[in-house]
Amino acid sequence: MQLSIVEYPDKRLKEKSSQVKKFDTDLHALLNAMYLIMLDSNGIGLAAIQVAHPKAVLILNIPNEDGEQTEENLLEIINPIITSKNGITTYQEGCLSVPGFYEDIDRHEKVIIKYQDRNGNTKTLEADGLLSIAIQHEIDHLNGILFIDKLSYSRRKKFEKEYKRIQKEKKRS
Ligand code: Y12
Ligand code: CO
Repeated sequence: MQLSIVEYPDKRLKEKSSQVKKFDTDLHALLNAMYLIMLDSNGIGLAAIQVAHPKAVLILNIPNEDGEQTEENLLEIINPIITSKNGITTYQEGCLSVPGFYEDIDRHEKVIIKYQDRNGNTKTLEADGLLSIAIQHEIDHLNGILFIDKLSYSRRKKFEKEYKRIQKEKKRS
């Protein structure tokens, strides 16, 4: 399966993802292809909507203490629901669908989620630190929300200007 990353301002990123009902070989092929494109793009998290598949599917591969991304740390999360959240933390976020732009975003410090794995088994995950932030960023994608949608009016205006400049530079090179 050949995938490509959908980039802002593509309207497809605003779509709400639908629940996965079939845990079949098509789903496994999507997850495998998402992992390859995420690694190839130097990402640590990716939602299926970012590769034009509006399904409630996301993957995360947070680097370990040595900064290495190993497949054993790969998380495949399907149909997630946040069941508990607490605290506030701020982190400078980036997104493969908004290349070249990073901004401080407030998130919950800790979350507990319920989700299904690639075989449909129900799981619970308690997350804090970068994992918690990444989970919330990716679950937002499933609801058609980008991290830039969380910026204040003036920061958003600044972003639009800067992003246009980044896009122009990209076209020139
Ligand atoms: C904390 C905050 C947000 C997340 C969501 C996952 N985000 C990413 O994986 C972002 C990756 C990314 C990679 C980029 O490429 C390189 O660094 C080579 C990038 O830069 C450009 O596209 C120019 C931007 C974002 C997880 C945890
Ligand atoms: Co993103």
